[in-house]
Amino acid sequence: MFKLFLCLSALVHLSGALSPQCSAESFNSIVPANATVVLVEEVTTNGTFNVPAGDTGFPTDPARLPALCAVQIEMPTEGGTTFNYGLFLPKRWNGRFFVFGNASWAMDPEAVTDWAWRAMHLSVIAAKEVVETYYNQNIKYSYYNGCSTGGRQGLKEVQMFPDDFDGAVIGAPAWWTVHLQLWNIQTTLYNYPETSNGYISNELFQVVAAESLKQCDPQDGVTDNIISDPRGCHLRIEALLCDEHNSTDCLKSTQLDTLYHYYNDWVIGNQTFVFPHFEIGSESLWGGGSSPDLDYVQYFLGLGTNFTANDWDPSYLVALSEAMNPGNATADDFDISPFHSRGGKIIHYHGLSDNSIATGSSDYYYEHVRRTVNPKGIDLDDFYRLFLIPGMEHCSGTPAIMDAPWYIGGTTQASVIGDDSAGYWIHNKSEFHNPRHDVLLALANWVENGTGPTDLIATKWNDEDKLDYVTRQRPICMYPRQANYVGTGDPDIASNWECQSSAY
Ligand SMILES: [Ca+2]
Repeated sequence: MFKLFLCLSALVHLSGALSPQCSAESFNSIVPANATVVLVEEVTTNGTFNVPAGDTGFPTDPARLPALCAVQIEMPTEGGTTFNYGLFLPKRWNGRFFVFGNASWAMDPEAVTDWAWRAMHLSVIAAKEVVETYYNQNIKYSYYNGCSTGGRQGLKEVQMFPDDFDGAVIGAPAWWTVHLQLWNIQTTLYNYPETSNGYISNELFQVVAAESLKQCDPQDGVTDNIISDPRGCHLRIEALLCDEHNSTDCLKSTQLDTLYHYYNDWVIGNQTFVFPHFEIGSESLWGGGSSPDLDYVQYFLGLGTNFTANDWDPSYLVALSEAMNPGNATADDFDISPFHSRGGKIIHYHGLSDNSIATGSSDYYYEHVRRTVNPKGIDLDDFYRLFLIPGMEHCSGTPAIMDAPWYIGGTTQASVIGDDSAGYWIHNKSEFHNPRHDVLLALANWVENGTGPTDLIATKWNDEDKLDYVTRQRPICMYPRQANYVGTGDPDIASNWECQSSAY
């Protein structure tokens, strides 16, 4: 059985429709005959929902909830698999339908299809019916919010089922599955095994990170420990070369060759581009020495467990991966004009210090959508905006040597931030719970009021665990514009920066 615990909740308002009973009987009368009501649980105001054991898609118990009814429903697919989805139905509902994407994994072909797109779409269709019947009221707006695999699921929805959502927040999407999965292995192999001549230890990567910061931080115009324009930096890695004066915190020529791979696109055969490179400024999270995870090749591409790293043949594997496209998971349809036609909006973001999915894959997708829809007379800014966040890692966080502002209310970001000393959490704070500081509220503002964001304010606290005090805020500009310091005032205050056209 494939299991997807999809969280569908409605943002809470003070006024709204009062809900009916939270009981198995009421849901049994709502769901189709082939569905099973797995769980019904009432959560009181400020309560916690205890996630069922083994639910990998929901790693922590959601707390501080409004009064709501939690329900989990299981349904069959036409492929003979089953999927689960969960709903949070607030007592007072404002008519918004909100879907949170998550990460799961699957092995057999039908389950791969569920993982790729089917379980999400079927969940959305089924859940919308349940919600509208439960409240006896139509959904006013539907939103999607996901990062990483969740971002890929969101793009897949936009591409295949443009009517499912009015708006989608897409974070650091793992959209290019057929290339990304192999690139993950390739980047591991760059620095494997530990006994190889070019091996770079985790400790040495910190030396690399310090050197790139030293060179590239000032090149963006402001020396602030943040590499704001990694693409505009000329980084000379030979500065790291060991010599007669330095033989410890330095790299040998063979190690520089390894480093070169990280900083450059993965190309195969006759200069065929496969996947973009890691960005300057993500080095402190690079690592190596561990054996590559070959699950994708062994199971998804069907080459079996006899396939080892010694059998690595990129040209063959890339062609095979493209031909198979397991589960049709790759979200590579650049013609999203149907989503534009129905009035849909997308806010897409990606950290420029992402060490997991190369940031360039996001602007590759975005620019290919531009190439596809511009000739149709569609202005991308009208419905699809991209925001690259200097110094942000994968979906959240920042390297300690940068301390860049990264919080924009993206998926899972609040979950890595603690409470303040008075016991308040981030969503209690009105200064962050607004469209300038919260990307989901920015999307809702765009869809419902027609005001699309030209920038978002990112925040860094001194200690996110304690939510103690803000140390820095920066505008994150709509791509390809960049934030430039106005030249006077505290550079840690957002209003002292302006979004301007970049050189590229
Ligand atoms: Ca800088």
